[in-house]
Amino acid sequence: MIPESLFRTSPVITRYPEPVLTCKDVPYDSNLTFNAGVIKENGRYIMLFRNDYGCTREQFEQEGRNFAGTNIGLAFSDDGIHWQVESQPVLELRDEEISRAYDPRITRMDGQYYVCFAVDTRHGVRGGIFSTHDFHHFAPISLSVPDNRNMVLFPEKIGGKYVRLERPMPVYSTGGHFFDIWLSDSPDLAYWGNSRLVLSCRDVPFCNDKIGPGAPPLKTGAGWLVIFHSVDVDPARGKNGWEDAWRKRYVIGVMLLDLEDPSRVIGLCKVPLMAPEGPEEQIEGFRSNALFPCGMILEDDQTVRIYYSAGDAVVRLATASLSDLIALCTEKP
Ligand code: BMA
Repeated sequence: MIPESLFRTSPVITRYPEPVLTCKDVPYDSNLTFNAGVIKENGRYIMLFRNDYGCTREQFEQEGRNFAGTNIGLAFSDDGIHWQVESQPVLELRDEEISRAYDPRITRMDGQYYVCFAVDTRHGVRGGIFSTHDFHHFAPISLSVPDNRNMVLFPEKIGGKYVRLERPMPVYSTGGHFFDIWLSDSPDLAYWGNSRLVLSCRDVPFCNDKIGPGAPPLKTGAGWLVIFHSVDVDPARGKNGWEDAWRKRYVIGVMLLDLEDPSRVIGLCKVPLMAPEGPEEQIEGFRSNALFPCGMILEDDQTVRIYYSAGDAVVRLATASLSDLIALCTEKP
């Protein structure tokens, strides 16, 4: 068993007290707004968020109904806290093969935006990379083989190659657990290979299930700063959120990767950066006890903003100073 005392939020973190986005902010059908990619450009914040719609908690719990679908919403903000959501969703992928795209992570590179999505298909979950110039039109660039998701693109080429972190799910060989963070590179964003293991969940003392990349890495003088989610399962956990049984807890971890060879972990924080705290994160939400980061921004004053979801239901914001985050990453896996 992992000692419960490990599951504390680091004192370097300050939480904004309220969610920054909930379904009440959305002018179209919306029940859960979460897993948001966020970037800042010319002083304005841009967010793509996952919107699950067409099912209330009562309908889910009492009528056994499920969500009608998932689409992607777009929101803008001047302060990164108060968001204006566009009048319509900007993307919904659904055809005979694909049932939905979700969990957007945004990277800006070479004057273009790239968004990584998890894409549920009839043949498994695939990691998709799309380009967009306006957040309304999305052009597919690549779609991985199943099962892979939680892709994040580095914001520049490294050693002449595009680089991504990703999280394959080798169910057949690992029995549905122990999913690790990997890295692949590409000459053109379409063809990916040279895949290497970055961090194994077995090297994360607060994990007994799986880890996955959180937000696109931030370049710092000390290395690439990477946040990730980490899951521990406890069979004793029962109903927790809307679902009858939800035995997982998602926390947020942090590490540093080598600037030239980002497959090399040069510093890991061996305790969680953030763990669910208080009723809003531990009890409320669709799947409570789940923190899931998809956006990270470095401000001019060297404050890092972390956009994370709580309970697969709302988007929340936490901040920390860059130097404090780097100082946490002291250990080797
Ligand atoms: C992951 C993904 C995320 C979700 C998280 C917590 O496996 O499905 O979209 O936010 O679980 O439920």
